[in-house]
Amino acid sequence: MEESKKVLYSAVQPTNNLTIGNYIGAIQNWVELQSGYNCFFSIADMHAITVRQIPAELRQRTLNLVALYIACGIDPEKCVLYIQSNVSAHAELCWALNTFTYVGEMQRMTQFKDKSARHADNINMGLMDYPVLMAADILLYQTDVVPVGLDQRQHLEIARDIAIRFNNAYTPTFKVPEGLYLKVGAKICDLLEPAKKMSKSAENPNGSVFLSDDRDTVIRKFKRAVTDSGSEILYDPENKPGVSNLLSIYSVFSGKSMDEAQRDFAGKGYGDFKLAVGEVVADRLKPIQERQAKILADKEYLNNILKSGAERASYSANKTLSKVYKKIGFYQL
Ligand code: ATP
Ligand code: LTN
Repeated sequence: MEESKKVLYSAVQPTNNLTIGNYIGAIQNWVELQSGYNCFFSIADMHAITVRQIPAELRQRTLNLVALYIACGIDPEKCVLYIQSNVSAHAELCWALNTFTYVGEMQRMTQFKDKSARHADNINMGLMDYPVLMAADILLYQTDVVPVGLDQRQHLEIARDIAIRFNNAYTPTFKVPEGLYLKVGAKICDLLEPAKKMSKSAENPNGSVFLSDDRDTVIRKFKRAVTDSGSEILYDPENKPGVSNLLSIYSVFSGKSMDEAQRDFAGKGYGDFKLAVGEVVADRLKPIQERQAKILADKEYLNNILKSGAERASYSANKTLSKVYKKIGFYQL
């Protein structure tokens, strides 16, 4: 760890295969940031179980996600890459922070309300406590910045509030983290319902493009994407949400600015446009999929990375946890 660098923390839940929304809003951004910060990237499996999971699938998806992080360009030598449940301090700090969090504020969280509606038969305590566990993740590492998609902004605000509340109740203990949001790509939308964010657990898989989709599937999904009335290909999220979403995806995957992206399609029709977006995405996904398969085949390599990641993460996390325990008044041996 380089003392002079700031700390960056982020995570993704192994709830399903990742979508290009997760890639653009999270992982791709991490790759660009990793050399400027001391980075901690985790697989949030404890968050994943707030919605019922099939054990064998959760285990495999966790490993797939570790391999995917590396295949996308996260360097396990430079960053601390680990599985959340491998570091017990997360659950421990979450418990302490629960006593600084009000039931009412958790009930008002947008994601809690959405997920309660979608999983009405299983509104468990974990689902309501999700933001506190996320606050524990972030605060354990004295994090400066948290790059996430816009859907996580409310959770980040709560993490800040909890940190400030604790610091005020005792003495400064936690760094108060800042969210880091992208200008283009912070909210990639569903291809069939551009008013909704693209989600890996959406009901209709045709609106989401998964990083594991093959070329034909990617192109088919883009061909069927909903566009807007009129025929111009312009970035105007208010009036042309479908087209603007496709332009954002194109801009990020081709590495071109939004102006350049719009120029590429001046005078072209929706058919050519959708095909071009599909192709640029499929071209980008292929090498990632190939690298991921290679990495997954070497279980020993993966286990070594995860072991070292969990040890390094535990070391940093336990420093914060013991400060917290001392301040709260827990008797220490
Ligand atoms: P789920 O649908 O299972 O709740 P999700 O697709 O929202 O999952 P998360 O694991 O909750 O994915 O999020 C991982 C990261 O990806 C977060 O930083 C989140 O902000 C980002 N992200 C998720 N969906 C999008 C999206 N459509 N556009 C941009 N970023 C996104
Ligand atoms: N809830 C986050 C995943 C997550 C996370 C974190 C993100 C869990 N812990 C800590 C940033 C920092 C999500 O993206 N759904």
